[in-house]
Amino acid sequence: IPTPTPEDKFSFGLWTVGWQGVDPFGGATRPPMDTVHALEKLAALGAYGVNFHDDDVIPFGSDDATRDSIIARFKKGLEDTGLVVTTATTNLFSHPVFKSGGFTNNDRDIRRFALRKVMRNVDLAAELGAKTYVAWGGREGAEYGASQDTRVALDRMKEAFDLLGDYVTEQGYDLRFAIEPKPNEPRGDILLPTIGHALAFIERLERPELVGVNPEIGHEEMAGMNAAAGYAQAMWAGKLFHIDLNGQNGPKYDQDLRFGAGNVRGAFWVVDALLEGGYDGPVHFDYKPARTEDEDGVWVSAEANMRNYLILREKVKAFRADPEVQAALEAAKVTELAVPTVDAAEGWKGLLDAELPDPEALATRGGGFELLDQLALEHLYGVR
Ligand code: GLT
Ligand code: MN
Ligand code: MN
Ligand code: MN
Repeated sequence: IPTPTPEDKFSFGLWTVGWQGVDPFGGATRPPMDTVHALEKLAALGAYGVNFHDDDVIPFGSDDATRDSIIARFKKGLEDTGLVVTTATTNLFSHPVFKSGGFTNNDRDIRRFALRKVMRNVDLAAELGAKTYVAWGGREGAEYGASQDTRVALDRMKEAFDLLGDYVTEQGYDLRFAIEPKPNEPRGDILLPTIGHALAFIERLERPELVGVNPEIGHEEMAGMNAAAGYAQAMWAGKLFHIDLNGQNGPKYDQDLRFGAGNVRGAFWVVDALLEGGYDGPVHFDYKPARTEDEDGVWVSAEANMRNYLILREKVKAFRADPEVQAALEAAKVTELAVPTVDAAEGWKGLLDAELPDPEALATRGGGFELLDQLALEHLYGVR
C-alpha cells in the first residue's frame, strides 16, 4: 500500500481527531487535544491540510487578546508543519444559543448573531488561505410541523447565503461556500437534507456561482441515498466544491466511521466517481475515532482513512484498466450511453421518420450487468 503523501491532498477536520467521544449517553472518554499537537501528528502521518470550526481553534467567547495569541500560535503550527488550511467553517450548533438554528432561527437576534459569527471566521479563513468555506446547518430544522414554516426558513437561508456572497465579493476574498447536507441529527428534520435539495436551493441564490456542496458519504447513506451517484451529480452540476469522506452502515444514527469502514462497496464506487469525474480538491475525512479508543487509537484511525483511500484508489484504477472490464463495459453498452439519442441533424422530425427496431426484439437483449458487477467485486475482494 502506498504511503500517504501531501500530493494525495488528504485533509482532516481538527474536530475529527480532536473528538473527545461525547455522545448522547455519555461524557468524554478522551482529554481535549491541543490543536498544534494535532497539526504535528497529522503532518507526520502524511496529511496535506486541515480545516476547522472557529470554536475548534478559538474557544467561544474568547476576548480579542486571547483570540490573537491563539491565532498566532496556530499560524506558527501551520508554518512549522507545512499543513495547508483547505477550508474553514463555523460552529453554529454547539452553543445553546443555536438550539433552534442560526441562519433560520425564528429569533431574528440569533440570526444576526449567527451571521456575524460566520463573517468573523470568514475573515480568518481568507487570511489563512482557505479557498472553501463549509456550511453545515445541523441545527437548522425542526421536530414539529408548526414550529417553523419551511418556505420562510428557506427565504432566510437564501438571505444568509446572499449576504455572505456579497461579503466575500466586496471584501475581495477568493472564497466559495460549500453547503453540507444532512437529513437529520441533531434536528428531527434538517433543512437541505440531501445533495439534491442543496443543488436546487443554490440555483435560487443571487450569486449561485459562489456556492456548491460538501457532501458527506454517511449523511447521504443515512437518507438511503447512493453517495457515489450524489457525488457524480454534484460534479455534473459543477458544484462538488469539497467532500467529507467517512463510513456508515445504512440508515441509522450518524456513525462517522473512518473512511472505508461501513459500506465498503459504496466506498469503492465513491472513489471511482471521484476519479472518473476528475475531482481535484482536497480529499477530506470527516469521521469520529470510536469513543472506545485512547489517543493511540485516534492516530491508527486517522492513518487508516488515508490507507483505505489509497487501497481503494489502486483497486478502482485496476478495475478500470482491466481489459475484461473494458470488454464488459462495451458489452453492457455503458459506452453507448455517451452517444446522443437523436442526431443533431435528425431532430424530432427525423426521429418520427426513422425506422425503429421491434421493441419485442429489443426487450430480449441482455444487460450484461451481472458480469460487470462481479468483475468489480472481484477487484474489491482482491482476487484480480
Ligand atoms: C459536525 C458535523 C459534520 C460537519 C462539520 C462541519 S461539524 O461534526 O457532524 O458532518 O462536516 O461543520
Ligand atoms: Mn456525519
Ligand atoms: Mn461532515
Ligand atoms: Mn460529523
